[in-house]
Amino acid sequence: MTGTVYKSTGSWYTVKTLNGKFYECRIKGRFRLEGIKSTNPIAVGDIVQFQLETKNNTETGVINRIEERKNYIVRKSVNLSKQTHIIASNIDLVFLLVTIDNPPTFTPFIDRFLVTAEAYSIKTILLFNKLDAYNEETLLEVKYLKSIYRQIGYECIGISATTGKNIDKVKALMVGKVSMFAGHSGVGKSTLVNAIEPSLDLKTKTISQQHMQGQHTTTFAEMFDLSFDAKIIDTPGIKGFGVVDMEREEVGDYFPEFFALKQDCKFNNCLHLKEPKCAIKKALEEDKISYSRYRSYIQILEGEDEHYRTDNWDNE
Ligand SMILES: Nc1nc2c(ncn2[C@@H]2O[C@H](COP(=O)(O)OP(=O)(O)OP(=O)(O)O)[C@@H](O)[C@H]2O)c(=O)[nH]1
Ligand SMILES: [Mg+2]
Ligand SMILES: [Zn+2]
Repeated sequence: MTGTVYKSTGSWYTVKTLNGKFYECRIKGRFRLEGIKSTNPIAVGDIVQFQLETKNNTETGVINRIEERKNYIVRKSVNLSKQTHIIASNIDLVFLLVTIDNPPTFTPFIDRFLVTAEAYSIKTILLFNKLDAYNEETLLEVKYLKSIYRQIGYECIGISATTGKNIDKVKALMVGKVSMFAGHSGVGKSTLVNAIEPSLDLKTKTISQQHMQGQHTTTFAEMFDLSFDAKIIDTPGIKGFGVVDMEREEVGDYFPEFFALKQDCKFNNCLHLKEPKCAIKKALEEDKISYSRYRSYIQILEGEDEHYRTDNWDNE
């Protein structure tokens, strides 16, 4: 039988078949996977083949094959192990939720996320959430970030998952697609899923838990079928986002505004560091490229982890 993985909790996978039935499945033995080494062999969104087995009157499945992934989003842990974890696969659209505070989302995190999504050609839209909770100063910050990211081609929407502001816009973008909500823990991913589809009633952080840093409310990724021909994958908060291995020359290609200019650099292998006649450095001096983006680029090139951290990231 063929099915799609909707949920994975350790050794069991919830798989939905083409005719809409859910089975609890597991993997038996080892099986070969394409080139990536990850801590989880199977991820939400994977299309798998499985066989049914009946034990003690319960039917469960044994997965024996995984179809090639169209794409996937991985995170690399920022601790020493540098392990890779596939968050989800076969995604059409990612919404990255950003909050200015409670918790803060800093640009190095946004940029690392975007680079990874670009590397797999996954379209990303930025959602600035919790607009209802911001003062004038924080709203200005949202405006500033929106202008940076819009200018380089990313759609940005200011929303409030609690008041419902612009939720209709988000829904319209989701029709006919598999979307994923990503972002730090506490940015409101599950709250947004509930705002879009109240009947799901997902667990979100309660007021009394809000001071509890480092606590994840959602602990594993899960896909849901929505009532308007859309699928959504809610994910646990991610903290530092280590960019997956890529060649140094490749990094700039995933910064769209750098990529657009690089043919004007004197050297075609220009890394936009100290090379003469570099079009990117020139654009930076002329304020046509944002300094925060350039700084993120340098950090990724140098293999540094993000400089800014919050404490309420995941429990790696
Ligand atoms: N004021 C305000 N609070 C919000 C908004 N969206 C979410 N919250 C609150 O933010 C807290 C965290 O929301 P969750 O939906 O649990 O966050 P999450 O991103 O799913 O977090 P993890 O599951 O831990 O990754 C909750 O207390 C929500 O009520 C919003 O638009 N405005
Ligand atoms: Mg959640
Ligand atoms: Zn250059």
